[in-house]
Amino acid sequence: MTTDNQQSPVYVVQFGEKSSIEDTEWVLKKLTQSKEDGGAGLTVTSSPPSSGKDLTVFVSLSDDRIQSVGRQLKLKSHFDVSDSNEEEEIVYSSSDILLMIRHEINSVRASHKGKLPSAKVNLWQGQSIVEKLLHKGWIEKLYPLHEQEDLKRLSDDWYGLSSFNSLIHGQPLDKVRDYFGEGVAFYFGFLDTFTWSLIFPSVIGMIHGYYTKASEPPYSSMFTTHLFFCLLYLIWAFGFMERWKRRSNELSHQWGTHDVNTGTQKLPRANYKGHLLVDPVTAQLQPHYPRWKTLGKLYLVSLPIVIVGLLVAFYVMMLSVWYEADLTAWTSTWDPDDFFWTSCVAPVLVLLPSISYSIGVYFANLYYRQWTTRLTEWENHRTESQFERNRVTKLVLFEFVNNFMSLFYIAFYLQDIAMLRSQVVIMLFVNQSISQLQESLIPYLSQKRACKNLKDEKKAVNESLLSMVQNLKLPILEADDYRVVQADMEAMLEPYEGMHEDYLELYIQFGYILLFMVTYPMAAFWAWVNNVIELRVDAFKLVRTQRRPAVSRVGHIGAWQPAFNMMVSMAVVTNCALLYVMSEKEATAISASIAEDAVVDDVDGVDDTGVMSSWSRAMICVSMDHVLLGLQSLLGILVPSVPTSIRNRRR
Ligand SMILES: [Ca+2]
Repeated sequence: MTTDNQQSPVYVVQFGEKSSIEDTEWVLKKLTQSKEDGGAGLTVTSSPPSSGKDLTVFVSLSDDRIQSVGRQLKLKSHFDVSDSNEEEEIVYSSSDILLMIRHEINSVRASHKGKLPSAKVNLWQGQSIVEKLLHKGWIEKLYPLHEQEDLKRLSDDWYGLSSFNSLIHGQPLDKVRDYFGEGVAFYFGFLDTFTWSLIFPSVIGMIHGYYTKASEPPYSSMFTTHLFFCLLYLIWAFGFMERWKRRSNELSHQWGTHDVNTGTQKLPRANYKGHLLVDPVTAQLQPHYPRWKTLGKLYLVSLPIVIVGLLVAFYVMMLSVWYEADLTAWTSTWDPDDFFWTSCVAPVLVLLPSISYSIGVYFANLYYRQWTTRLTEWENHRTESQFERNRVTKLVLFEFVNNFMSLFYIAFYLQDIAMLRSQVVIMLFVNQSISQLQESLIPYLSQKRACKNLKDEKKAVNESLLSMVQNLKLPILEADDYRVVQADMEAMLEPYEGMHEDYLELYIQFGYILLFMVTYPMAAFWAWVNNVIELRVDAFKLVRTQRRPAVSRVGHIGAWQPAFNMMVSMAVVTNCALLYVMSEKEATAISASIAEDAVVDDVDGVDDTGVMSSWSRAMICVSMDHVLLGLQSLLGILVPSVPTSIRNRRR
């Protein structure tokens, strides 16, 4: 039972200055009215109505409503409930209750086409009113309030000193899930699994690096050595994807979310617009929008825009490569006796285009991400998973061109392996260091500044807001109530932007490690170092520097799973092709050195160097590529995606 002293899950709704009092009153009435009267049946308390025209209210659910909404949304899997009596009260986690509150807030939809009382906002039939006002900026902020006691307990285990236990026991995923919801917990589960699985390629990479170093200048072929290590890396990548598939299913069963994306829970998104029709399955009023219109927008407008964006990105990438080539040519004409200019200035100058390109890519990404969200929103997809899939596809395409096309150009057009290696190193490090800075230091400083700006000045009472709140009979909290204080603080923090940035960061890193692994085996080790820090930085970011995220209930990492799988398939092709390119270069170098030796020693050029013919090397690379791709799909079929222990429990 929750008493008033105990912190309980609550949503903060802050009406901005644009919202007129009559509209605010109308929305609040809708939220508090009982279900029978067409409202959401929520409990609303108000903070003292003071500062200017802003009004902050706290929305929660009564214990009875928690039980009924929980049953309606089927928030507990049948294993949890099957042993207990149907009538018995189920204890829900904080994230479950927040999900229910948000669901009920969003369930306030316009019953017909119309306007708000002030007649300034048009509503579609079936549109979520709160979402619309949020979009218009009339509701300035909508977020769940942090519960400091729970948060303290969680953060100690998560990134505090005792979090080093998690080096052995793994991340406290269940606690993360109970507080932040499955969306966040799945990300940390994935990052955790990925980080620890990187140890294998790191060790192999060090051994590989040692062998590669040992054989310069090339007198014998390294082809078979590279081939062997390449096989190990790719088989590791397959293993990692299979391992994650199983872990993901374990987690979704544990949290009862394995059927979220299928069957009964396929509810329309809050921002989904359409005419209200009675759903034949649930017999409830739900918005409908013709699918062909969405597809038309997707293929006739979004796709051309994305393609133009990709072409521009590709052109800018080529510019950076051309400038680099020009600079290299120019600096090579400098007087070689001038030590300072040729050894100190020239190497830095040559790197300038790629460094500025990396930084440029980083900022271009920031804008592109906001833009994809808007475009996908406009396409009006019905379910959250359709929306996510389309958004992630746009993001991944763009990131791919931005981050990897230049490397493809260097690897397969210029065929300059040394340049490829240095480019991978620069891009990997620039990416990781900028994002670490951006994720930890900058939010931390802005949070410090926000807390400083928080002065407890007495604000004048806004009489008209006060009378409106009293009119609605909403309880008004004291100014020193923990909810009021906490909301004042959190209003200063950055809003939570979703897990996509974090997945994208991992995705790009995954590409740098995997696509050109055979040329830069140490990438895995540096990624491991980065990710051990990343686990804590991301946790810190969520706990301290951002508003609490809205709970998203998911059964897997969504569109990212196929995206990562695609990257692995791509890596098979690039690594096999690179093997061949490298071996060709090497064969040329070896035959040159043999020819030199032959001139000096005047000995017959007996081919004891183990250099295979170009034809057989090509055949080996091509067949390895085919066998590995076959193996990847075979593993996908053969390895059971649900671990046996869970299958037994389900029976
Ligand atoms: Ca991150």
